[in-house]
Amino acid sequence: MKKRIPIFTFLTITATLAACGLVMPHSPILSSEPKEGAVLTRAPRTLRLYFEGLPDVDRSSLRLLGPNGEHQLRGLHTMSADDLMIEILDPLTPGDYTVEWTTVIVNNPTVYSDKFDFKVEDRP
Ligand SMILES: [Cu+2]
Repeated sequence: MKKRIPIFTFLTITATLAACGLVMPHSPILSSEPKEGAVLTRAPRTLRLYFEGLPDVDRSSLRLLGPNGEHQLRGLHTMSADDLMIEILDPLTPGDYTVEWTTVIVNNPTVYSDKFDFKVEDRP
């Protein structure tokens, strides 16, 4: 009998991990402008994120964090291409930037949230 306990424990842990993996929501983001990890010599004036479905703008938000703190953004909207788009008000100086996003895809109750980075370099 004693030999069965470790096997049972192992199976329980394996089953639990498998269940967690299935429950964890995957990220619906497909791409963005700027792209994740991009190194730009021309500072972007807008942010645009592409998703697997149409985002609900009223339940979505974007933040842009840079070397000087949080940037002011204006006019979150969708171009109805399964995207979110927003204007960057103040010019970006060289440095590392992080885009933090939250969205809800239409007909899907899940609130998705993630972030990605890009870099603005001095012009050569
Ligand atoms: Cu637009």
